[in-house]
Amino acid sequence: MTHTLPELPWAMDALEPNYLKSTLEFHYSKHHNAYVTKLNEALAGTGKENTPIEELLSNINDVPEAKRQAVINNGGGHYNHTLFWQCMAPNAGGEPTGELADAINASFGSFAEFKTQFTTAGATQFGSGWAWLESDASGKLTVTKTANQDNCLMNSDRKPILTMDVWEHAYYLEHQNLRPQWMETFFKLVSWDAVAKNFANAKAGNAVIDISQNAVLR
Ligand code: MN3
Repeated sequence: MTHTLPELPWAMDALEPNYLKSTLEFHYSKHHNAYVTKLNEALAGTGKENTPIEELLSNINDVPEAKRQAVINNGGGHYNHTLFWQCMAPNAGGEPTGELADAINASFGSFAEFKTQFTTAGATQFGSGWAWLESDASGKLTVTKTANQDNCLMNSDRKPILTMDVWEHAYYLEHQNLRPQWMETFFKLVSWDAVAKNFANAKAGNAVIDISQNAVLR
């Protein structure tokens, strides 16, 4: 099957007032949908049409060079947004517990220090991009930032377990140019249960998200 726009894991207005339905209508229905459409166009004729998205991005150099940048941009756009939706939930926020909390403390010293590093990554990403929490196979966590639709699958052995969109389209209707205000709001939306599942998958070597197999996010 070719790639399809996954259903959101909650109703379009379920994240209000922290994330507006009007923003999602553009962000999900227009932006994300366009990445899926353009990804399928880029993959047509490459023999990679049915490769699961995480496998596709993890082996990006296997994509023919003429199509590679389009797959990076649009495959990254599809993957990153899918992970982003999955990382948010109604009545979420707070702090992680259990193994994920232990790993954050071991890697950063404290949750507060992790949050500082994560929001600094988002604030210092010049122009469009993403802030990330990533895990290697041993459970060691790292904060990074990427430009455009790049992610760590394309250039490392780590897997992303939490991401925050800092493209202006992600927050401009609510927060205009106030990216720090958006990042503070984002922490009210983070589903640490979802991030903990992503962390378990990353450590086990499983795909963090496998949207080609199941179009409906958990
Ligand atoms: Mn976006």
